[in-house]
Amino acid sequence: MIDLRALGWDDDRAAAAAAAAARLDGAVEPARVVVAHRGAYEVEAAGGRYWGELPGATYFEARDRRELPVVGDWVMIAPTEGAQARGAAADGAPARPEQLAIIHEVLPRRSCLVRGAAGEKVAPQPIAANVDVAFIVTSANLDLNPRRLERYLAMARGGGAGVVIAVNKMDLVDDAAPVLAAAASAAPGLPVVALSATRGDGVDALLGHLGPGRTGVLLGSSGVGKSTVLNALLGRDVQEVQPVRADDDRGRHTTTRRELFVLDAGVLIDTPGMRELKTWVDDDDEPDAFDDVAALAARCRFADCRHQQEPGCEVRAAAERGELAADRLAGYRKLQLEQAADSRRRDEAARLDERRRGKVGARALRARLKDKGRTES
Ligand SMILES: Nc1nc2c(ncn2[C@@H]2O[C@H](COP(=O)(O)OP(=O)(O)OP(=O)(O)O)[C@@H](O)[C@H]2O)c(=O)[nH]1
Ligand SMILES: [Mg+2]
Ligand SMILES: [Zn+2]
Repeated sequence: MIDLRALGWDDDRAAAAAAAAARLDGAVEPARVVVAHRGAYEVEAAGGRYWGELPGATYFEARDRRELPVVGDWVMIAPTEGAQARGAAADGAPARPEQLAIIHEVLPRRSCLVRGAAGEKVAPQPIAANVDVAFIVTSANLDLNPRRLERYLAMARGGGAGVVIAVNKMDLVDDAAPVLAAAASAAPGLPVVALSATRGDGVDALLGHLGPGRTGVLLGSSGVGKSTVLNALLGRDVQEVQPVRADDDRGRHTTTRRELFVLDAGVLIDTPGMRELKTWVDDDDEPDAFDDVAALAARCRFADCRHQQEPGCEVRAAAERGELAADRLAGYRKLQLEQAADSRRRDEAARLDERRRGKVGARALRARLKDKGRTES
């Protein structure tokens, strides 16, 4: 038997599960989503690992991907008749599931990291749920890209997770101070951990942000060493890692799926490096990555100040005094504009969708009336 507490189970979740079990009358048990494939899920329950499937057409009918299970979710499953979960293999590696369970419900999430789907479509794509802390991993030997960092930050904070900046590959730089300062300036007030995953330096500091029952997620570009960090924290080489490209130090997109691993103390989700990270907000809220700008904005004369031309704008004033770096303000503005544009496109898409459904509804109604006419004649 697996102790669900090692997977992050606690009394509040147990209460939510009991309520769900009462609603679903009976033979369901809790499990955590370890890998989400398209429409099929690997879930870990007390008895071991199952293939979890959604009933009927649930997967195809979902209008918003957030309605579907995502890695990190707690779900209520009903093992199919005669199904037995498989325990861990002798070497401790998690077993591939053989048995099937139906996923009946997703328990309420404490946090959910969401990005905008890649490509033209404006749609939310959940990345991971029930994450306590997001480790945004960057690489010390590449020019740190504060703009990219801000995007990851906005996603993690917007989704309700804490954030730690992990600057990996510190063994490749002679002078640590400027690298760490650059990271700190892109994430004011947040903890920055210096790491060398290959040497094991700083790994304890990362573990300090996890701990029993807590769930972390590794985020960051391909090749920064996320899977190497995971292996170091796990103390075993479970995740494949690959050298970065010699010409430009970029990664090779080695990890291709999001997967949850259980450590001695805590749980950690490894993710593939994202090629493009669009942020997602449900309304055109301010970007979530800019506490410094938010503090200034609170003192603008107008509560709805966009910090463009408005009089009495403290954000612009601070930038003019040199207290707010110009590139940081530019990064803030870019995200703000992007989110406002997304929000407009989303409204437009929702309007079209309404119209389309209206038409389909009218067509169905006409067909029914025609049928009626036939039967009556
Ligand atoms: N010098 C040095 N190399 C490292 C360190 N951490 C990771 N690497 C190397 O960086 C390369 C990429 O590491 P991965 O762990 O595969 O990177 P990743 O972030 O998981 O990449 P994706 O799965 O593609 O997103 C490998 O060759 C690692 O050995 C480190 O601390 N120092
Ligand atoms: Mg990887
Ligand atoms: Zn302002």
